[in-house]
Amino acid sequence: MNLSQTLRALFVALAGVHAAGNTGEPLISAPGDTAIIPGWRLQSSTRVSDDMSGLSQPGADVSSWHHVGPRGTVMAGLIEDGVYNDMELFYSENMKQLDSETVFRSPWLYRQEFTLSPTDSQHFALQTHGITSKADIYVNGELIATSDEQQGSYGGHKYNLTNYVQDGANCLLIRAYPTNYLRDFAMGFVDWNPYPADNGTGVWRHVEISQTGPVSMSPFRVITDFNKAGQNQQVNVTLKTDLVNQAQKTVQVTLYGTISSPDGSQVGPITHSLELRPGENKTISIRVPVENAKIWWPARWGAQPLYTVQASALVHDKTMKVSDRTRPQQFGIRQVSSYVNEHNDRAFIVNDQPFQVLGAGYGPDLFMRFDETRVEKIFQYMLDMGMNTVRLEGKQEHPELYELADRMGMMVLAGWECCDKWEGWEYNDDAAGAKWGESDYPIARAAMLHEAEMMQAHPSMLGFLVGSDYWPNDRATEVYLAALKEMDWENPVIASASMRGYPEALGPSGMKMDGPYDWVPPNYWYGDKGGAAFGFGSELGAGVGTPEMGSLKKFMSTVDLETMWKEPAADLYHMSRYDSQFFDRSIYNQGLFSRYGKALDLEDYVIKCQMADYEATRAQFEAYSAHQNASRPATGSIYWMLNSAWPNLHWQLFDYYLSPMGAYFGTKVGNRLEHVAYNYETERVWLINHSLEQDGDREISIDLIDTNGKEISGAKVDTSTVPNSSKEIQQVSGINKIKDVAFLRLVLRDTKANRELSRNVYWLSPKPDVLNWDESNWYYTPVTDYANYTKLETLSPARVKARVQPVKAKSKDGLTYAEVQLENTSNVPAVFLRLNAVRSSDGTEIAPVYWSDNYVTLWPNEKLRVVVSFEGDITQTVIQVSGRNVEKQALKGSR
Ligand SMILES: *[C@@H]1O[C@H](CO)[C@@H](O)[C@H](O)[C@H]1NC(C)=O
Ligand SMILES: *[C@@H]1O[C@H](CO)[C@@H](O)[C@H](O)[C@H]1NC(C)=O
Ligand SMILES: *[C@@H]1O[C@H](CO)[C@@H](O)[C@H](O)[C@H]1NC(C)=O
Ligand SMILES: *[C@@H]1O[C@H](CO)[C@@H](O)[C@H](O)[C@H]1NC(C)=O
Ligand SMILES: *[C@@H]1O[C@H](CO)[C@@H](O)[C@H](O)[C@H]1NC(C)=O
Ligand SMILES: *[C@@H]1O[C@H](CO)[C@@H](O)[C@H](O)[C@H]1NC(C)=O
Ligand SMILES: *[C@@H]1O[C@H](CO)[C@@H](O)[C@H](O)[C@H]1NC(C)=O
Ligand SMILES: CC(=O)N[C@H]1CO[C@H](CO)[C@@H](O)[C@@H]1O
Ligand SMILES: CC(=O)N[C@H]1CO[C@H](CO)[C@@H](O)[C@@H]1O
Repeated sequence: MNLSQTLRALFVALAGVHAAGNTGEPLISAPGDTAIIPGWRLQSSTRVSDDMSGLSQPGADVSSWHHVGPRGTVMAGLIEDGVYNDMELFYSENMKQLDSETVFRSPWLYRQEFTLSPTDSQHFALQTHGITSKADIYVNGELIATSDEQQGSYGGHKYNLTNYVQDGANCLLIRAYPTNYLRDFAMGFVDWNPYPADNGTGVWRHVEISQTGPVSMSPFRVITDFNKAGQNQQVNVTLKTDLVNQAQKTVQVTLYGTISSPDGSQVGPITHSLELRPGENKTISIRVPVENAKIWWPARWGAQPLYTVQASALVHDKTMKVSDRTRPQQFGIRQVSSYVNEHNDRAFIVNDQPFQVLGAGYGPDLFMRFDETRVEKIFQYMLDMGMNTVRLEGKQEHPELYELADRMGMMVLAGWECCDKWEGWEYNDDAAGAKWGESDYPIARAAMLHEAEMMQAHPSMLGFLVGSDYWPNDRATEVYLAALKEMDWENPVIASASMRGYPEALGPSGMKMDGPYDWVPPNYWYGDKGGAAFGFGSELGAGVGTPEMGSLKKFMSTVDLETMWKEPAADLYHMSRYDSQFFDRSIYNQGLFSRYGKALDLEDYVIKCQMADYEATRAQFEAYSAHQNASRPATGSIYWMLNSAWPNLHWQLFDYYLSPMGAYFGTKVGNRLEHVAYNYETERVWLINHSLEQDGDREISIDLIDTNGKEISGAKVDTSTVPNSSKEIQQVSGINKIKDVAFLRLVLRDTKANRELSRNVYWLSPKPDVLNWDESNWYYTPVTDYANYTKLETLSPARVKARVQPVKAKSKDGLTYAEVQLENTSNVPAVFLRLNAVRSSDGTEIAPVYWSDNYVTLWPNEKLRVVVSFEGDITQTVIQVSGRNVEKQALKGSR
């Protein structure tokens, strides 16, 4: 064997991931091994002695402690161990009972024993990734880190364990201190929901133990010089890693590794040799030219080819010995940049194309539990709704989230959170976070270094916002920027998500945070103030997201439900937190009742909510899409919010149980790749194109009918347009002839392929909503006169014939596909048809469920096919059909 073959053989033999051992097996045993602490015993410090040294010796009696998994907050652990039941806590106002629990005001202990067999020349380290709010760490009776250093939810540190580990049983004990969002660098919820009883305290991220020889290496940072797609693309990939020689003597080191291409072939090998003096550390940089590079694209624009790099550091002794190795790390080749345009608005570019952000704000689980398959479903929903970006506001989650985003083509806009310690600036009077002192800067630095290292190589990263409502002061900005630079952060860094101010070093953010967060009518989005469709809205929406009945009954008691529709201004525990502006639905309900009529009963309330929510999200995304290349372009919109941390009544596009609803399908229509939309302000029709490559001639049909199905106006337009742009087509005629309510149907067809690309129905009132822009505040714009949709309460009933038929799946996603054929057999429109899939055994909702379209309105005589896909069996499924003026029916699936 030559050197390269020897290296390869060594590499292959050691590449396997080490499984965490138990019962006497060493947790790790070879250099290059890393293991996650596989689980913990959890106990309140109030229930045990305060002899931490004794408790952190192997053999201490912890038989009465809770058993929990490898990562989780205190509440997550107590739920996992059966002390609490989350669905019980989430029901009605049950969770309030925990507010008086004093046990959450004292530290909690996480303890685990594991076996090691250290030998001379082997080095051991403990890696944390953040413990909320801060912690003391003991190993085998010794305090190895104090809460002065181990601080913050994102404080990741590596501690030298070499002198503390012993042959046989070892013990790790973590004392996690309680969390106050205003005092600590934690993960708060501001006004999103009631706070978890423990404020997220605990070992919410993994803790790892690693073993190396004399030389250790850091994860790779990956830099590519790709900036423009071309033929036979050649790209230089630069890999950087930090090596440390922990030995007392000089060592010869060879770095050996490979990059595997998306097609499985190998690029490389990577080799690099150097010498390290005793105690020396060095950052090495290896340039790897990649021929025919496969370019990574956001989901709508192309594929997500991913490369994987892995390497080992080998030391030359008598033989070559592995001293350390990296985990396989994904990266993608793509280019992301951003700038502030001539209107002072932030705009993004991905792979040389203007990238209009159509996104939403992510809510983690209330107890910070992370379920990768759940997040995958959430991202799948986002893609299904035509969204391309998820915003994480100070909830950076775990590496798996970024790997998912890479694989799925979802862009990620990460950043720090608002309204608490993170924004404790002298010039921030809006929030009560404790002002920063001398000791806070090192904590911020550690957090930034750690998160940057975790996110750096991921092609899904669109940018990092070092502030949210407020920008960091100059000193903190310098700390953040230095840490990002150290981690070779090449993606945009943005001062904040608002325009309140900025540090000199970063300049204006170009992002507006001017509301709304509460209900505004659809024409709001076509205005020229506040959150209307121009520039970049970093968090905004009409405050909608009412769950459907099946979900409401899971978390609201009969009394709660009555209160919700009978007392329009009542405080509701499942809205925002009690001290928030959004604790009741008064603004929403006033708009709802004025426009759609007072709720007659719960069912009536819920369908009215669904119609209003659908209208609201559709208009927001349509307006932003229509204005993508306007004279002041709408460069992006982040809907506030995507999902909720617990069962909630607003600020979401699907509910906690992953059931979609009106707000979901309004978004899905508004974001269509090619679409025709109605501008409520100008009464004109817009043609929208988000595509970069679909082609052909297009035809638009515009039809307006009254509630009796009688035609008011009709038009057909042939057109063509250019990619990633939108244009006005023409005025809808007959709007002035509307008596009570009319329906407008817009259809876009590809004439060559004879295919419908978009079909979409609006309900319109002769009376527009009138906004009082001058009275706008940070969360809404009042309305002085409302549109009138009360005629919808007294529509003539329509009859709809519906059939369900299984279809052979074209995709390999393993889902069951079925087609629902709808046919209106009456001479009036069938309005707002809701399709719902339930299990025939117990009537429970199937979720997630993907409908090609839903909440559709049919013209008299019109037939429509809708496709549904889900995990399950069509013969065990019932499709429920109901609508504004259509009687409920249930269709049994058959083969
Ligand atoms: C959680 O944090 C809030 C401040 O945001 C504080 O008022 C409250 O007391 C904290 N709860 C616990 C259990 O420490
Ligand atoms: C890669 O880097 C080398 C050395 O700097 C340079 O000569 C070459 O032009 C680069 N290739 C590309 C495609 O940028
Ligand atoms: C860890 O501690 C050991 C023993 O004191 C020392 O030899 C080694 O250099 C240290 N490692 C690092 C990375 O500081
Ligand atoms: C690397 O060396 C520098 C300068 O000697 C030192 O400040 C730094 O702490 C070292 N880093 C590590 C990881 O040992
Ligand atoms: C946007 O692009 C379309 C297609 O090129 C064009 O017709 C329209 O005028 C553009 N809008 C503006 C405001 O330039
Ligand atoms: C969208 O742009 C593509 C790419 O040029 C074009 O082929 C297609 O016809 C456009 N679609 C519409 C609705 O204009
Ligand atoms: C709303 O429209 C209905 C008819 O559809 C009418 O009876 C009612 O008076 C209108 N309400 C207002 C406030 O204009
Ligand atoms: C594919 C394509 O035509 N993309 C265009 C999108 O718009 C920008 C400028 O507005 C063009 O430069 C791109 O060519
Ligand atoms: C199939 C069917 O019954 N279609 C009916 C749809 O509605 C129109 C208008 O009333 C009828 O003429 C069609 O017969």
